[in-house]
Amino acid sequence: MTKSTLTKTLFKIVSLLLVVASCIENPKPVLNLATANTIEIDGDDSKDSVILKAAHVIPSKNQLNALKDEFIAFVHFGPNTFTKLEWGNGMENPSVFNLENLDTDQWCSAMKDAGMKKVIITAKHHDGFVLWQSRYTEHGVMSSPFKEGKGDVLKELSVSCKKYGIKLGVYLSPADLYQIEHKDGLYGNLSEYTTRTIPRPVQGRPFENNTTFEFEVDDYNEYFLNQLFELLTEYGPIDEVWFDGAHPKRKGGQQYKYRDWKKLITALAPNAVVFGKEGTRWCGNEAGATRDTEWNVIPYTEDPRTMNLFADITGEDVAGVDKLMEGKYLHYQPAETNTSIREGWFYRNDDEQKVRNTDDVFDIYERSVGGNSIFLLNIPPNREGRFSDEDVNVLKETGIRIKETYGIDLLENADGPVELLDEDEDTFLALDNDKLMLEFTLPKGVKINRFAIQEDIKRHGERVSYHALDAWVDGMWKELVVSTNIGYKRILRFPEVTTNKLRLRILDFRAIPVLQKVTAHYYKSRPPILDMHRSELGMVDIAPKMSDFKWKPHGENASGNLTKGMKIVYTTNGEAPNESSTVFSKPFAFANGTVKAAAIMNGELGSVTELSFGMLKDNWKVLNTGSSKNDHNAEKLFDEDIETYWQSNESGVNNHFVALDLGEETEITAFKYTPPTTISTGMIEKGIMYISKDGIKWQEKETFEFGNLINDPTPRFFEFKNSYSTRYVKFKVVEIAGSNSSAAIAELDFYK
Ligand code: FUL
Repeated sequence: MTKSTLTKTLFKIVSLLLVVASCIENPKPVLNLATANTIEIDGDDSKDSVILKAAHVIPSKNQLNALKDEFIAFVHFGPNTFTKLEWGNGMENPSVFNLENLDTDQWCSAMKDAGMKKVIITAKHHDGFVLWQSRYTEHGVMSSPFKEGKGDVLKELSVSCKKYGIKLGVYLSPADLYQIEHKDGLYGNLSEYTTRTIPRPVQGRPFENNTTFEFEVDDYNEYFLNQLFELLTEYGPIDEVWFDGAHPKRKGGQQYKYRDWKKLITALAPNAVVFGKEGTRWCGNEAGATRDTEWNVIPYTEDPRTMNLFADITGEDVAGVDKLMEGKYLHYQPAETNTSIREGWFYRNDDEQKVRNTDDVFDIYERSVGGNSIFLLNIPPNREGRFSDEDVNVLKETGIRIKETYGIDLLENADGPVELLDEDEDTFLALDNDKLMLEFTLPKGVKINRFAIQEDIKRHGERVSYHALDAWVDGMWKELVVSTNIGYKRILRFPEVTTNKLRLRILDFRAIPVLQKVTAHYYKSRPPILDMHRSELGMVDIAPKMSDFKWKPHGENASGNLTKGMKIVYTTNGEAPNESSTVFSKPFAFANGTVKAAAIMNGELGSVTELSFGMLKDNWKVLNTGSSKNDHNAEKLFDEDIETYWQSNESGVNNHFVALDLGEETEITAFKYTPPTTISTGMIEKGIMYISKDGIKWQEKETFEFGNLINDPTPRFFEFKNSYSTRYVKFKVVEIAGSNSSAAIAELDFYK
């Protein structure tokens, strides 16, 4: 019998032997097939058997623990913190890392307040500068003024993590600009692959851990493995290793021998989940967006257990049934929703760099943790080595909201299936056909607007694909919300209802659904987050941010209900708005400054939204452009609409510039570049700004550079070295991100 006929026969036999578990004391998994972290699809598997296999793919122990951590922190720290760049170039002098104080206790205490369970720090970002005392490079803290070259950021963080009970993870960038640019750099140096012993001994710096490995690697892979060895043995325990797929630059066809890296990780940090490889995956954006349906059983055409290269998985539908059918392997791989609390990954400043408010962070928390993924929130420490006050407050408030909402289970005294109501993670309930509707009766009516459901993914994987929640209101069932998959956790959000009976209906599934836990909650709604927009004529409008009220599609005018009795207050003098600030009643004319606004509802002041507006653009004209694509003329870069954009043609080197007439001689001190968000190309990485009094003779004045625009297409602010008095300005594009050959600008603003 061939392997595949044997597998198929076994599959058919086992499929017939459906075991039903109903005994709570000794529940037995309800399996049609053996579960595994990766299951191969046979060439002649039918659609039904692929679906059944997908329902038996389960997380590994490390993946399950990563999911259970739920909310974790990212810390981007390094030379960029001091140079205020998003991406360094590897040629930074280590003296820029002029850290005088470092307070990793303060970081951990703020994380703890937020309810975060783990922190991942950029031990080495793309610039190659290392934050620990590595034996293998001089490009790092050892050559910086920080504690006269004796400082070790990682050591301090690892001590604080232990003190505060926070797990530690390391981000070690495979891209390494220092090793690319430096004359003796190891990256892409075309060295031979030979047998090397890891760690390479260094005189006077012995390791306590005596394990050694032999790998067939080149210089850069050896360097990388030596550094991994240091990180995993001298700062542990390490619970996550984060491999970023981004590369500002490559050289010499450098390959990464990931399977060797993995062997080292498995041996030295057995509890570490590996991000960016077969462990956990990128959610596909850096903005905190989540998919409505996030399945964690992912189709692969190659075996992820032996793969070396993992491409980014983006797009809306990555693991629906049609996608599964395209795969040869089904693999469990949870998504990490990674985004930053500040605009950009690194700290720049406290006045201009926007910070997400608590509403925003809490909203992402509910969508990501409650959408079958892990929430990885970046908090970049400032140049004082601390989290800034504003960030700390947001973390604290978020933690309070999580506790106030999810720390109280309104089903605590309810009647219903005990397996789902108890606290025992080893009890579960298989929903055979007659159990697809579950009722929960409470001793008395309560107000609720959140309901959380967990599948028993540990033993059974993800099975539910469609479900609904009803409440008993005025003597009948009222449907509150319908949703798709569940997986690790689904948080259902709906307008508040007072009820003493809830009903969960499972409407579609990949195999017999097996649930583990359900809870109900009440979230005290706050004044809404606001959104601001300025018209072409310079009139500023302020309104609740509609996109945050995702409930409308279910037939409820939740935003209408929620904003009843609300008023909006604002300031234009830089001060935070309060009850006595100007009340917004209609759009007002405004330029050159910052508007700060907040909603007030039931006497409570909501989060402050702020936006800085440049000078008015109503008199601007296009003087000329290198080129413009049809429908993307240069007028689009000053129409106050970020959905429209100027875009140059692909061909020709001198095609990528735009010259503007500002209407009158104006003093300018800074500009803001808003990249397009409706396309992912055209991001301007480097450029030159010229000025002119007559639009004919030009003087070169400023060169600018922006990093990480493709993954993070948010506006970039650039302050000039001097102020310039000019009527005409020209922007010449020098480099476009991602090797694209056409440049784009959604909006350009100048500041006086
Ligand atoms: C990206 C990097 O290029 C950014 O700088 C940042 O580290 C982010 C988390 O990943 O790909």
